[in-house]
Amino acid sequence: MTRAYLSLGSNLGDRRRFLAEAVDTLGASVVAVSPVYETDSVGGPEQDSFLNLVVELATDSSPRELLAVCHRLESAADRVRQVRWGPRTLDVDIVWIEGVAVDEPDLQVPHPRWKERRFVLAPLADLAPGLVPAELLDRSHGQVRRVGDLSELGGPDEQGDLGEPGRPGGAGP
Ligand code: GSY
Repeated sequence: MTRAYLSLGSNLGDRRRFLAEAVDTLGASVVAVSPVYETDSVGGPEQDSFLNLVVELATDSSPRELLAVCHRLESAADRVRQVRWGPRTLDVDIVWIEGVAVDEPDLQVPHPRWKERRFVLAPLADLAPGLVPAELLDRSHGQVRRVGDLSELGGPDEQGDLGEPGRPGGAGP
């Protein structure tokens, strides 16, 4: 079994439900789920804030099989690719796989921008502090605010219910 980390984010519709259903679908391969963070959108057109989390998997799947899993989870969340980098019901990215480096046009592992993105690093640091030195977290971009564990967050989350849209507040610079 290999350790792998996926980053999940949603900023459209019932964000909490999309994250929860994706984690449920991953099932027995999930070893740990980070707390949920409300995060400023990074990159792309200005848009509402995201809910983000990271899951740790123990898996025998190849990187390409994992990529197919990510795409299936996104499709299951009614994701329609409309605006490039625009709002989305669910985005699932492979962040890091133990001992794996892949550099192909449609698949890069580790994720090429994981070290720049606080919405990835903050939840990843909760699960794997050894992968996220404090200086890396400090240098990363975007405001994030921890809102709690997925299982503890209440009912339907129409965008913004867990915080003022676009203003997640700050944990760090
Ligand atoms: O690459 C993942 C999708 N995404 C996100 C995200 O998940 N969270 C935040 N805060 N900003 C983002 N920009 C993009 S693209």
